[in-house]
Amino acid sequence: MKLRIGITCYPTVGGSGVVATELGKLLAEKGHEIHFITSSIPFRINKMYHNIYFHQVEVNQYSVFQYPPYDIALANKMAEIIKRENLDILHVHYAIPHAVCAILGKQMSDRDVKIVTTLHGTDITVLGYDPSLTGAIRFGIEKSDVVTAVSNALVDQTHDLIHPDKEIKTVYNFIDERVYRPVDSSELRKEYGIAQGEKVIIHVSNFRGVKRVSDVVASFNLIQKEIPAKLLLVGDGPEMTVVCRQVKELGLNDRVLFLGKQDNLEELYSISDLKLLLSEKESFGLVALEAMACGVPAIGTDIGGIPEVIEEGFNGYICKVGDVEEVSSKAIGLLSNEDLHRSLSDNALETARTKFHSKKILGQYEQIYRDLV
Ligand code: GMT
Repeated sequence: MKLRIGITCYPTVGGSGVVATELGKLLAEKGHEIHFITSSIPFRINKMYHNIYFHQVEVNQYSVFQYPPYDIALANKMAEIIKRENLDILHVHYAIPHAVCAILGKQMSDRDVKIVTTLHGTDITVLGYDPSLTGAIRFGIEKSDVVTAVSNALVDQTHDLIHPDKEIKTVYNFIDERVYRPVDSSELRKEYGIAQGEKVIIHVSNFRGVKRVSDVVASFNLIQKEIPAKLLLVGDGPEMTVVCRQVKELGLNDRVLFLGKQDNLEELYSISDLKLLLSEKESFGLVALEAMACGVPAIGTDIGGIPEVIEEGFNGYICKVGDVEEVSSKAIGLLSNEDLHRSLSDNALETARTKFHSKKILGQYEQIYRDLV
């Protein structure tokens, strides 16, 4: 049965925008009609799909209002699209503002559209501590028809922090394995000046404080004392200046490559031996899954959903937040043992292709939609 599905996300925020967009694309490929209701075109829609539509939320600035009324404009646009396109489902990513806007939009439309809300983390693990917002988050969750979260850890955290009277189902994230796969990009090693025998460690993030990129650099500093290695830092964000200074102070300028924001990450992962994700908050860690799908084992921290993606000793290692000695000793052990590395790399690929396979996750979302309509 073909469904008409509206999707709202922050199109450019990061993992949540990526997952929402990829889900829309896969649903469209299965024949559903997809209506993105967002403030700009989701950034990964890079080809024409005849059954994907984009409805832009226009937010005007009026001198009488101190803040542009995004939430109201979004709810208004949702109501318009629910009615005009006769939506069956409105799937929103983030409890606030998007679930709350969806509830208002549904009331305004006077149609029985079903609301599915997916929690990605920031709305709970950051905003959930703000008493001025918890009531609205709880309302958004309780009034949604179905609520999902991207890891078991996030389900538990949401219950602990927000106490909603609502079941929350775990539906893991996924990646498009047609894109994230081992590719032959070995010429990049030469272009980046990576010598034969040098190991490549990669970190990808938006360089927010929670990503603890300084721990990545500190761990790398210890690793490169034992093993010839280069660190690829991919992305940009608020902590970049601090990280640049740290790299200079440690005398690592010729070993750390700042690549900025990049597309085609599969090419960078395919020349990498190890991924580091040392965040202090991370409800899932989509970038770890992206790396694993390219055959790169990962070392992550023991927080949030990371241990559900990276399994200690199987496809990578888990360390305590801030323990750069533990990270470096596990990294050195892995990078200096070829057989061990090959086995973790194979297991990383297997994890991406089984536990988190896009078909499996897509099926779970489709089941949720079908049960509702
Ligand atoms: O981590 C970020 O800075 C971006 C954030 C977002 O809202 O896009 O990512 C969250 O959602 C991703 C997709 O579900 C998860 O992979 C990230 O772990 C999660 N980030 C945090 O929980 C801090």
